[in-house]
Amino acid sequence: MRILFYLDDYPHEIWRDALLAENPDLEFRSYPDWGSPEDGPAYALVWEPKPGLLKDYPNIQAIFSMGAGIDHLTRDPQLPKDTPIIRMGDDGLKEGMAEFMAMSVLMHHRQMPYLLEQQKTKNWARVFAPAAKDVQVGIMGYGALGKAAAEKLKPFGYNLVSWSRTAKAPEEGIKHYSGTETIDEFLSGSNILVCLLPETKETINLLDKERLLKLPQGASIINGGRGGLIDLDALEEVMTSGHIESATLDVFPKEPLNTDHPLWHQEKLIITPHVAAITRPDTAANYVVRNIKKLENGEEPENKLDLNRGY
Ligand code: NDP
Ligand code: OXD
Repeated sequence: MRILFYLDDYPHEIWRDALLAENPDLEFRSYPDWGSPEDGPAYALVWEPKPGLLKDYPNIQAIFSMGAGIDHLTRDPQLPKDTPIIRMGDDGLKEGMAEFMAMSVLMHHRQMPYLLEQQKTKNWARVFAPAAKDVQVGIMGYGALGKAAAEKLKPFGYNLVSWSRTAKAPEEGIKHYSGTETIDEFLSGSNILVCLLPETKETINLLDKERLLKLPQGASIINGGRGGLIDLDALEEVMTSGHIESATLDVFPKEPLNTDHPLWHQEKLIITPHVAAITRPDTAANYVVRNIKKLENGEEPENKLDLNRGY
C-alpha cells in the first residue's frame, strides 16, 4: 500500500506515524518525493494539491481528500476525471464539528455575542434567554456532519429540524424537511440556523437576501459548511438592520477573509478561521487504510464523490 501525501504547513511526520500505526507495511511518500508513476500503484491523500499535480501520476488508483469538502480538488481544471475521489468522513471530523456546533448554538441561544459586546463598555446588561424547547434549531445539510451535530444537540432539548436534498426517514427528536419547495417553511421557523452544506452549483448563494429575510426576526446563523452559501453583502445588511441578531462564520468565499472586509467590524458576528472541524490524523488514518482495503477488495468505499451531485 503506497500513499502519496500532500499537505502544506503541517508536520507530515504526524500523518506518517498515524498511517504506519494502522498499517506498518505501508509506504508513505510525502510531496515532493512522490517518485515516478512507473513505481506502481499508489493512493493520493491530499489537501489543496497544486493544480495539475495529480494528472502527472496516472498510477494513482484513488484520491483521498483530507477534508469532507472537495472544492480544493475540483477547482483544478486538470483533475483526472476517472479517478475515484473519496471524501473524509472519519469519526474525529464528525466529533469536531458536533462540538463546534454545540458550542455555537449554545452561545447564540444564550446571547453571548451581545453579552461580550456589553462587556466592552462595562455595561451590566442582563438578558433573558428563552427555554431550549422554544428555540428551533434548523440544520441545513443533514449529512455526516449535520447528523453528528444533531446528535450532540438532542440532549439540550432544542426543537430540532433538518433540511436536505433528499427525504429522510422519520427520526425521534428531529423533524426533517427536504427539497427546494420546503426551504421557506424550514427557514421561517428556524431561530438558529446551522449551515453544513457542501459547495455545489445549487448551494452557491442559496442564502441570498430574500432567503435571509425568511428567517424569523432576531435569528442567528452559524455557517460551518462553505462560504459561498451566503451572500455576505446581504448578511451585512440584514445584521445591520437587526433582522439577523447574531452569527458565527467559520468559512468564507475567499479565505482568509480580507483584512479590510466590513464584516470584521460587524457587532455580534463571530469570525473563526475555518477551524470548525480539522481532520485528526489518528482517526483519518484509520479511515484511509480501511477504505484502501475496501477498494483493493473490490468493495464500494465510504463517501465516494458523486460528480453529478457535486458532493
Ligand atoms: P455530506 O455529503 O455527508 O452531507 C451533505 C448534506 O448536504 C446532505 O444532507 C445533502 O443532502 C445536503 N445537500 C447537498 N446539496 C444540497 C442541496 N442542493 N439542497 C439541499 N441539501 C443539500 O457532507 P458532510 O456532512 O460530510 O460535510 C458537509 C460540508 O461541511 C462539506 O462539504 C464541507 O464543505 C464542510 N466542512 C467544513 C469543515 C470546517 O471546518 N468548516 C470541516 C469539514 C467539512 P442529502 O442528504 O439529500 O444527500
Ligand atoms: C473539510 C474542511 O472539508 O476542513 O474537511 O473544510
